[in-house]
Amino acid sequence: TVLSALEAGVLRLTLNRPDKLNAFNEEMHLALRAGFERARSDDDVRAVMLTGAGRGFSAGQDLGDRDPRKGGAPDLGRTIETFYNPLLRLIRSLEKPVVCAVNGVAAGAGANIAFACDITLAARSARFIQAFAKIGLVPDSGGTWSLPRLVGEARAKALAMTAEPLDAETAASWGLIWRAVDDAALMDEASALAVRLAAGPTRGLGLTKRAIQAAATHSFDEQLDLERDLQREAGRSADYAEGVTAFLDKRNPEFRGR
Ligand code: LHQ
Repeated sequence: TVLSALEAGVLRLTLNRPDKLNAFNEEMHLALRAGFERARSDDDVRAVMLTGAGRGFSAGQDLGDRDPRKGGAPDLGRTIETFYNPLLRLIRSLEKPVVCAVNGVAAGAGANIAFACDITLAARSARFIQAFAKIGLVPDSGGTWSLPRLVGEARAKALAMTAEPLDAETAASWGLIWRAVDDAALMDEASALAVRLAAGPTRGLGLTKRAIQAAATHSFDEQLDLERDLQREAGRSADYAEGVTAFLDKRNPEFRGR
């Protein structure tokens, strides 16, 4: 249910239930989580690229598994606690760049997983839908956190309460994603970006991710202190030494991710 391939330092994870627009069932959750766990523990992985097979990115939770006529009142909190929250925590806490290539519709949790990645590109034909409102639910997978931060409360509430589809171009102009690109160019562009990041100073990039995410809960003073601490750490990396040496020698650096 998830294709996994490591090439040029990029672990490419492809959601692979195309008949269901890559809706999440338990098996796909576990497979995707295993991919991100590998990204965390395998030093050969220096960036992740997440995308979907077929014409959709992900339609969110598989509602075929959720027929209310079959069985009693479900505890959705348990599903969130067991499957979605661990995945979102892995993505956000992974100190390596996560590129997301939204190849088609991203609905419900599918949209909010895309917004949780570090650099998200989308095909011009892709749409983002906070589908939760259509079935009486609350945006999950971090959506109630990321939407207001990325686009402000006014747009966040309208997106979440109307469940109107948002096209990729508008998503980019609102700051929900990095860029909308031509459908035919999406995979090449996202792959090239992931490969470039994977060849980068992985420690420095990981610490940068940590710092920017920490800003959400920090005062300016706390953030200055954090920058001091993280810069100290980055300054001890071999990649920093290589970066400065390469600059002084007027050549391109060869980062090793250490
Ligand atoms: C699907 C799905 C799907 C199963 C398309 N499930 N089959 C967390 C915790 C616990 C419970 C609940 O939820 C959550 C978080 C959430 O993610 S809630 C939000 C769940 N997702 C949705 O409500 C989206 C439902 N899907 C749609 O609204 C449409 O399919 C979209 C707008 C995504 C795409 O529309 P179309 O391009 O017109 O495609 P389609 O509707 O024809 O779908 C193609 C096939 O995929 C179709 O199957 P079929 O056998 O008829 O060809 C759909 O049934 C299936 N599919 N989404 N979530």
